[in-house]
Amino acid sequence: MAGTFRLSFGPWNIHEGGDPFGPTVRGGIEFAKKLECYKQLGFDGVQFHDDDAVPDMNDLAPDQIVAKAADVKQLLDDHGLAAEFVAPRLWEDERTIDGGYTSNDPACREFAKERSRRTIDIANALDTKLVVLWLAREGTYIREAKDSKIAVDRLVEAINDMLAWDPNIKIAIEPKPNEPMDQAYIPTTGHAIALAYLTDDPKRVGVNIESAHAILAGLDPSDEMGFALACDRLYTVHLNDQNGLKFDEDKSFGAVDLRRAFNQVRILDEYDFGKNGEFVGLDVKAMRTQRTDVATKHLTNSRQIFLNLLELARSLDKNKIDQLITQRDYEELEMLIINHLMGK
Ligand code: XUL
Ligand code: MN
Repeated sequence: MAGTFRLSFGPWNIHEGGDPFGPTVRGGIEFAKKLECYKQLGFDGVQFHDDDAVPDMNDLAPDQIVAKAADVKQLLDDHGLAAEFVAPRLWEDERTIDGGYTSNDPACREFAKERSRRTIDIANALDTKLVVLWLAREGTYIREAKDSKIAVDRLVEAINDMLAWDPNIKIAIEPKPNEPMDQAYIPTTGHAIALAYLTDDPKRVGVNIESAHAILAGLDPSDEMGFALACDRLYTVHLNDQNGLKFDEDKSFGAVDLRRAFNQVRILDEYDFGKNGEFVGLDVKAMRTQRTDVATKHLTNSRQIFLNLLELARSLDKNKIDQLITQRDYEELEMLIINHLMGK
């Protein structure tokens, strides 16, 4: 029987529209207010950065951080929501200017590790076992700034530190090839899973595949998902879309390339993604032009497109596809898929 999916997004997906070239254009909505709309929009899971849950956490002692996170857990319970993951925000503090785990300054590397332990404490207080690592500044603007071999050693060391801090957590690395850095050290799913195998507990290290990040690396997101599924390492996804090799656009899922989106839905469904409790996560941004009163449509639209594509994936004529594959008539197979997407 076909499975059902639980969907999630992060509070940063309801945002004020600021970009590197201009200020915010929509009023801020406080976190507790955002939680109120999750269920109405059709979502069950909340993705967190550590300081989405505990703002100003650097000014608090470990036990104060846990107490604040416990209050957020109560809020989640009140709304019937679950925390999907917590991610350390290691790209805003002045101690992470040169990267977190790969910084050239040992004191800054220690800050990044200590902050990650606090992230895990927050994850426990929110009752999730998943930590996402978007390795934002773990890379370089110029090649000579860091030693790429040592950088990987340091990433492994930092992940080992997290695995040892809590024997039950799992870590999903979110690869991205560039932005903010010129070159990131972990640009693709393959790099992330290779990194997993270098750690002390490879079975607890996997990936969060974001569609736009794969596209920025010139790769097909559904093939990246297939690779991770074959390695049993697809812990979560960030579905969205991307119009070519530009800045990371975080467009609504399927808004640029419906067929590419269809293939992502198809592979997730084919392999029962979600059967171990995984969420289908979105990482989408409302366009800056969107008025405040209609600034959650990117979420409902992405969800609806996901569900529509799911219906299409499930109604494909599988026998016909097998037949065309056997006959090696891929032109006809392509037409079958296009006709199906066009409702013909
Ligand atoms: C950045 C990105 C982040 C992560 C979470 O491109 O996708 O929002 O998903 O830290
Ligand atoms: Mn993301």
